[in-house]
Amino acid sequence: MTAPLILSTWSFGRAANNAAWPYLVDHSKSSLDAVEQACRHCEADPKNMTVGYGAYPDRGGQISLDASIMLSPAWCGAVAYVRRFMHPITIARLVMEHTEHVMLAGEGAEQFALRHGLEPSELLSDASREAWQKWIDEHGGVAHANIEESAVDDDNHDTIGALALDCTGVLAGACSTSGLAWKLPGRVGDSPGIGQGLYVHPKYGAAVATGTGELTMGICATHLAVESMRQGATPQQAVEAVVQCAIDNYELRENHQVGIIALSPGGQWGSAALRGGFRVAVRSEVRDELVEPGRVFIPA
Ligand code: SD4
Repeated sequence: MTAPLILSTWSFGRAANNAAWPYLVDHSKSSLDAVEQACRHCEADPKNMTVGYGAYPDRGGQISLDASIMLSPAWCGAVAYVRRFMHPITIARLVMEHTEHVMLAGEGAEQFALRHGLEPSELLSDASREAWQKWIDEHGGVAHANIEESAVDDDNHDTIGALALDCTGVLAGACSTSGLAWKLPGRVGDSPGIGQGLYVHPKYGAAVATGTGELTMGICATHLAVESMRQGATPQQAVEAVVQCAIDNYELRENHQVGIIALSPGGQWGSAALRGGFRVAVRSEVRDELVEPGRVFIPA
């Protein structure tokens, strides 16, 4: 028997962990159910403006969602650019369990969700529309906002990423996001990318990343973390190596952020962030708290 554990990204990860916890301790459920539930909780929360319903839209005023879920290299699923369904994580799980593919995107992913009985819904809330209008006004109107400048602003990125270990010792991971607020229409980040936003290997460990996807995609951040663990690094050493790799490979801007968590099959974990602000929500039989990452490379 393994001690069950769930780790989630950012402050809202605490509520996500609590929504997931019953699935980790119920012996008929699993770590896979738990990480899916953690994401579903955030996807349905209109106050969370970076995941699911009520998220910040792209600069064209439309929300598009990305998600992935993973148990092993042979068991993973992802969706990108979902615009009419509140729970992309569930579509990602359906892709994993009911197709021979790993990722479906856009219209095809939505048709697939419909065929599997999921209900389409409007993703824009009044608050998302108002936030978009404010951003457009501040950026000189829609025409100006369409130029291809950086889509990254302060406080516009937060993805729910969850890693869990259940009492049978099975590791699972999931992440779900609306991507970067005010992104260019069509932009997809790291979250649905297996090995970018999420990677799980049953023997070596799991990792999930959040922050500016453009800093984690080119270094295959979560695969790098798990590969380091395969080669003997502790989870903490592994996540630090990933953030250092991002620092070494990109010209950093002030609003760039990377947060990463890694979990070993034995329940040892580590976390790191490029800058302050990132938090890890931890839930186990003896803990339910929000903690600072093990290392912040550029403290505020
Ligand atoms: C993305 N990594 O689309 C996501 C956004 C995110 O914290 O994680 N924000 O780039």
